[in-house]
Amino acid sequence: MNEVTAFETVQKALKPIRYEHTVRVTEEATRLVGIYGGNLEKIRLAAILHDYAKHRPIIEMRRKVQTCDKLPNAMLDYGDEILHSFVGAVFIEEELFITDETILSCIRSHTTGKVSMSLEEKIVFLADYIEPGRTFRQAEEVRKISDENLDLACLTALGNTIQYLSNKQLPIYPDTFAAYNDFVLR
Ligand code: DGI
Ligand code: FE
Ligand code: FE
Ligand code: FE
Repeated sequence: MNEVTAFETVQKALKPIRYEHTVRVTEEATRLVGIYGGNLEKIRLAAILHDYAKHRPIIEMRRKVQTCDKLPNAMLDYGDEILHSFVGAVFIEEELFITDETILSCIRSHTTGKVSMSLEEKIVFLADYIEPGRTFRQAEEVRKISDENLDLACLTALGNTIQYLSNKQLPIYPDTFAAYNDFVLR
């Protein structure tokens, strides 16, 4: 799939505000590739498609987890916000026929992170967190770090997310902790 088709596809799937976020994530990811390298074409396609499933009915995403062997049912116990990344990757494969694992894994890990993130996964994860529309203080802090140190920026974003979720006493998906620990130990 080329970029033009990908943008058209998500423009139809997303509300305007979410589409504008997607455009900014793609620009931010492009900026990060300029600093850190990585496969620009794949990273941009992953960024364009990363929130493809964001507005899918929760019931449909939960059903997909239950029926798809690739998606562990444990995913259902950590809040519905995490579903669009994991389920989105499956929908993108099935509906848009994208099979490239580099692209799919960036989409899959964009919300929670994961252990041993690739350069491409880190860039999409971080771009989603620091795109200019994220105006909270922590995003500003991570944006500064992102100019200098990709891993430290990811670690800081993950730590902030863990803090945010635990303050609200929300469940935290194990991959988020695994990603955090992985960056700490490196
Ligand atoms: O889809 P976006 O809004 O662009 O961003 P995102 O995919 O990073 O989703 C952010 C939301 O996901 C936010 O409400 C926090 C939530 N989230 C992130 N990691 C976890 C999580 N929620 C739970 N319950 N557990 C997590 O590990
Ligand atoms: Fe998302
Ligand atoms: Fe399952
Ligand atoms: Fe997003």
